[in-house]
Amino acid sequence: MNEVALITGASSGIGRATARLFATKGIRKLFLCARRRDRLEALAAELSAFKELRVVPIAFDIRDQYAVAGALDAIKGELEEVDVLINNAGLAKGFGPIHEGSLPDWETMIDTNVKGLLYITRIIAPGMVARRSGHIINVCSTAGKEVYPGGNVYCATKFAVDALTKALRQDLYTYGVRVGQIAPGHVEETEFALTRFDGDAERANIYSDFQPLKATDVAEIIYFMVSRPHHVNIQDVLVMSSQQASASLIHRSGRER
Ligand code: 8X3
Repeated sequence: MNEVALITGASSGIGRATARLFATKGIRKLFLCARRRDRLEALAAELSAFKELRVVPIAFDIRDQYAVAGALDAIKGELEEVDVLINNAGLAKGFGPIHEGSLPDWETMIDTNVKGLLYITRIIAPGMVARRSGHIINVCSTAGKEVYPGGNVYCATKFAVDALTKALRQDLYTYGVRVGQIAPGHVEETEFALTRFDGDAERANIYSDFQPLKATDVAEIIYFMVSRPHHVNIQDVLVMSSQQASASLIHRSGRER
């Protein structure tokens, strides 16, 4: 994998697992983007064990278009060589019915999951189009395929990601740019539940009675998608743990397997 990748939301969960896996697969350069500089630098230090790999940590808040531009404009030339863009940054905040929803939570989800993805794609896609080569993977969710009670705005943002994946594909396929997405169900080894429940560890304890996917499972599928030969575009992967059959169907029979 002698390529250059940019991963958003790289400081934890699926983003970090993907960065680690790409490093083991011989990626040449990794632009790692997230809000928390200390976490990014810790990951960069860990990945410095891979001598042929150059890691560029870039800290900014993806919700702020001026912060995004400010952070990325300075390295515009370098970003033109990005072969693989992993639009992973995303979060859920809140789990209440629509009539009790928090406007700040809604803004955070829409700004991160939809607008943030667009800001980054708008910066990276032109270089891919110019080179007639590149691959964009959006990290969607089963929440982008079916809604569930209390999921309302989070689901809406992931439905938007699902639509944008299809739209990007239609806009970019004649330029040799591949576009696909992965839509995972419940995934542990991430901060998803803790963020959704605002740091309440008790409410966030939703994985103890079944085995969800792991962040590394999702990373492996992402790697599979980006390592196919150029004539293969995997457009959409819906993946859940063996004990999950839909948003609401979870077989909570223990984690023994
Ligand atoms: C994570 C899956 O079902 O909690 O995106 O929305 S779910």
